Amino acid sequence: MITRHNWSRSEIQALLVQPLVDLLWQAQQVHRAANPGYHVQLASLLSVKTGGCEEDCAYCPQSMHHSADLGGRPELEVEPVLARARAARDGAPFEAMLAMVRGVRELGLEACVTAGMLSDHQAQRLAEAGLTAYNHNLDTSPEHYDRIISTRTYQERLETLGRVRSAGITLCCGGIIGMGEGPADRAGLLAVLANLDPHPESVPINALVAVEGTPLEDLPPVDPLELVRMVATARILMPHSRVRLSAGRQQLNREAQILCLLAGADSIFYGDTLLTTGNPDVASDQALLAAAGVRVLQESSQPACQPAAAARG
Ligand code: DTB
Repeated sequence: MITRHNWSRSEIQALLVQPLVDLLWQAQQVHRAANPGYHVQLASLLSVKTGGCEEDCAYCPQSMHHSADLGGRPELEVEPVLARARAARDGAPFEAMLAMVRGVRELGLEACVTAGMLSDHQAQRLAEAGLTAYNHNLDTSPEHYDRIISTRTYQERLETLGRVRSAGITLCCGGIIGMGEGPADRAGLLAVLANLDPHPESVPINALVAVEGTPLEDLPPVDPLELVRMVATARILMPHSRVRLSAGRQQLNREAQILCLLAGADSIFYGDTLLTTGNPDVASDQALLAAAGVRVLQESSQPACQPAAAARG
């Protein structure tokens, strides 16, 4: 299977909008060749710093620019709080994050963090702490981006991705559909992702969860088949990347989720909550995977992703 990095946007848009049956067939052939066992990785998210974020991403309930800002802290166990306090005393919140990464890695799990922009030095320190992957999404097309975020440019996001890559950390980079974008924007996002060389090792595809108090609260839910199309096209473009069926699964019925798995999704977030919103419970996900007949990926070492830490295990 040839891995390309020279996809044109029109080529991608043609893939994306072709008859669904043809798109699925093509995606399945790529998926079956690249992942013959239909192994699905389970990743768990933990929000270790919730709310109060300076960025103004229109979809996000954690932005201090929106009334939805969830500034409150969940109740935590004593020891983790003390561990974080010690780390904060000894340095800064960034040091605390490094300590968490080290701790997750010591448990034999892979660790992924999402914490916004990074400097070269920060990327280097995260690499030294053993970070497996860094999640930093492009969210949407370069053209639609300005309607969603004003506090950071697309270019700044690309630069952070470059820093993460240079530090030797794998990339988790994807986007969100259902934010008022059109097919050309979806193709535009996928074109940027698919023309990164190497491709991001992990590509989360999210459907907007329209949270009250965010600027996007009134947007209608995305048609599940649009998510299936996005997953299938990502799979065709990036055969060897993990395509992660991310936010919005609670709004999908079992059959739509199985279509996403067929279309090439090979990772899901597992556990009752994502960062601030709900996720299908563990029992229903076990039933889902069993009904689909896919196997859970058993890795010797797995990742655990505002900053969010994800333990994949
Ligand atoms: C990603 O693309 N999706 C995950 C992960 N990266 C960190 C987060 C989804 C969050 C959904 C909204 C919430 O729960 O706050």
